[in-house]
Amino acid sequence: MKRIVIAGRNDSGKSTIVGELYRGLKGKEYQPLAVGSGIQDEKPYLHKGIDVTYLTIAVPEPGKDVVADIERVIRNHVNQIQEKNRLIQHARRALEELNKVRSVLELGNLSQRDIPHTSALPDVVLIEAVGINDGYKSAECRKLADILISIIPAGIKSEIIMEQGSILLDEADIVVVTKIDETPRDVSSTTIKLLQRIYRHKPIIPVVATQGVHVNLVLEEVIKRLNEPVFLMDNAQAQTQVEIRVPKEKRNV
Ligand SMILES: Nc1nc2c(ncn2[C@@H]2O[C@H](COP(=O)(O)OP(=O)(O)OP(=O)(O)O)[C@@H](O)[C@H]2O)c(=O)[nH]1
Ligand SMILES: [Mg+2]
Repeated sequence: MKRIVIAGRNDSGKSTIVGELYRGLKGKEYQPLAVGSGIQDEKPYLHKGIDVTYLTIAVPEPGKDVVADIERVIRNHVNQIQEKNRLIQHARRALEELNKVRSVLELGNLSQRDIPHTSALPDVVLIEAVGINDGYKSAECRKLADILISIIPAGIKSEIIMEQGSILLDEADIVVVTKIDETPRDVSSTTIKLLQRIYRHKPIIPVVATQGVHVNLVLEEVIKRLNEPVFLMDNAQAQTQVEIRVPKEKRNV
């Protein structure tokens, strides 16, 4: 499963972008799993229409390996969905059996209506990284991400963009500049031009995240990367490996 990491400063608009991308990806027939970086993310995600089935939280402990921790959280959450699906299927089968008996006894069938449907498994992960205060220097986000999106508020100081060793900017796949609606025009324009000058070959996309303005451009860039041949090849390989690892008796379950 490809991991899209949304990283950036505190209050820059990361959660808002996660919500927008979740909706956009769903609209394109993907099923994202949203991973927040703290309990405070849960309520805003639900508010943004992220289904509770596809929402989880990873709280990395200081000093612990964030990447491994998030992998564990994703695995656990997918297992939970699978386990719930299994229970639902059991319930359906049990009810069918019961209805057979009821029909013999001429008692009439009970409805399956109250049993929920199974949930599709997520096929892509949206991870909001912990907000950072000092520059853009978090190597972990790059390690974690197949697609790294760095969020920069339009009003940011130019010195921060120009700092040495800003791995989140240097290595971002997509740079999103937020809050262009509430930032004076000359300031936004300086930020965007500076980014374009330093990162000539990166998509740099100014948005009004809260109103969804230009978020479709971010979505296009994400989908382009999800469809890149190298990604597809990775997926095919991962699937073959899973096939090989599944013991025979567990197949066709
Ligand atoms: N005007 C305006 N407000 C925005 C924009 N993007 C986000 N906001 C607002 O900025 C505030 C912070 O947005 P969040 O999406 O919570 O930012 P965050 O980076 O997730 O914040 P933390 O997780 O606390 O670091 C919220 O009040 C948003 O409504 C934007 O493009 N324009
Ligand atoms: Mg947030």
